[in-house]
Amino acid sequence: MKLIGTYLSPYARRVAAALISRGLSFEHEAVNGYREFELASRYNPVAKVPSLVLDDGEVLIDSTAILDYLNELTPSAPLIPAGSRARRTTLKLAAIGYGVYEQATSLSFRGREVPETEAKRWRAQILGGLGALNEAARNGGPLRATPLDAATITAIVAVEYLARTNPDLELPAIPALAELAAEYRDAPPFALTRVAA
Ligand SMILES: N[C@@H](CCC(=O)N[C@@H](CS)C(=O)NCC(=O)O)C(=O)O
Repeated sequence: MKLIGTYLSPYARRVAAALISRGLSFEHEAVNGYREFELASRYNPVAKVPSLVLDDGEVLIDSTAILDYLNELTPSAPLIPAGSRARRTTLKLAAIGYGVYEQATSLSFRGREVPETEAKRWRAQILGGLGALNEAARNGGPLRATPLDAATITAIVAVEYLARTNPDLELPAIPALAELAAEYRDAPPFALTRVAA
């Protein structure tokens, strides 16, 4: 398999972290979706990363769809649990982490250009997402499940992405989420995908 997408992209990074967490070997091509349109569009007609090229040449796009595929490959350690309730919870929390990526990107790229009301809304969305993830990261909460699932991977990547892209954003106390991220900081899925500042 070959993963297309720089780990500056939280979407690509969460896929790489999932691959590593499940011991799935892959090649990596660090294409930047914003700066390398031609390269990115070779794999995805809308020129976004990540894409995942399978060994038979099929190309998967979109991090959520790719995680769903990886989940099929690892039934004994699912990235998305099979039980209906647990599955819904994981997908919901992963969507919240994904929402943090989106609004952190908007705030960091366009926060100074847009009216303050818009930037304020993005900040509130980020804080809302972090608050929900923090609740879920408390002891015994769904983000504490092992092995790491798609939601926990997405959340840890969100914490680091936010800190890198919006270092001046004032955050509320999120002790459980911060502790979760600190606990996994040096674990291979995150240490091997961290981009030097
Ligand atoms: N829904 C996509 C979003 C991917 C995405 O937005 N990737 C960004 C990089 S962080 C990108 O390549 N953007 C290029 C562009 O929008 O022109 C996913 O989950 O993979």
